[in-house]
Amino acid sequence: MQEKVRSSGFDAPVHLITAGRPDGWASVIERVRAALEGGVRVVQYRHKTAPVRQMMEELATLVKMCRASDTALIVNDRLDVALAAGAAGVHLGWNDLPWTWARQHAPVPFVLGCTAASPERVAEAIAAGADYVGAGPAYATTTKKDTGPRLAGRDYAALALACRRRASSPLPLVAVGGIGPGRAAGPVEAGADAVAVSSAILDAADPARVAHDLTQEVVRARLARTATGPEPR
Ligand code: TZP
Ligand code: MG
Repeated sequence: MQEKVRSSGFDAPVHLITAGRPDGWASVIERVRAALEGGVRVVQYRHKTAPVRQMMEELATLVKMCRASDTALIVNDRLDVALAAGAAGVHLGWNDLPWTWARQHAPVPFVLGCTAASPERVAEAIAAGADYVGAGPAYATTTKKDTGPRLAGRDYAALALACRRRASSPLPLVAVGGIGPGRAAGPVEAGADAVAVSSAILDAADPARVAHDLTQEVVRARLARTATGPEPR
């Protein structure tokens, strides 16, 4: 069966979100490299506490790695850093730069990802010209401290419905938070298109294997939804 995925040009099944590690940045890089080998094609650089100079140094390596593997590198929170580093996009929450402002200053094809855990916020993301929305947490997570309540399957279904209101094509919906092998299919069968994962990949003994298995799980869940759902995407 031919898989039908929302056509936005931003339809990678698994996003990897970076996080600091006790064994240092070199270890993060090594694990990102393995995840790329495992099939990850979107990397979100997230480093909440680093000074900008350090972010730029870390991004320099990631930009090279991601370009070499045809992977989109997105920077969390900081449009200025994303543009300066030559990244492919930025990911912004509601309390970051206003989304419309970011879109205005970083026109397409620069990727704008927005956190939107309610249909109203999805509508704001669509109005701003977002390329995808992230929503979570799907499960308990310790990677992000200030999350809202966990989203259930029905929440992802409602968000997916809101995503379909974009005139051009449905806005891709990325589930995030506590996702690892065996936990990706639920949110995707409910309506998400992809998953964004940090600890399950970065802390794994074999990050490439986990990235590969998660990719397979998401692709299968998309297919299951296409086979059974009332509205194929
Ligand atoms: N946004 C919502 S939950 C989360 C982010 C960035 C953390 C995801 O990390 P993990 O380790 O996959 O739960
Ligand atoms: Mg933010």
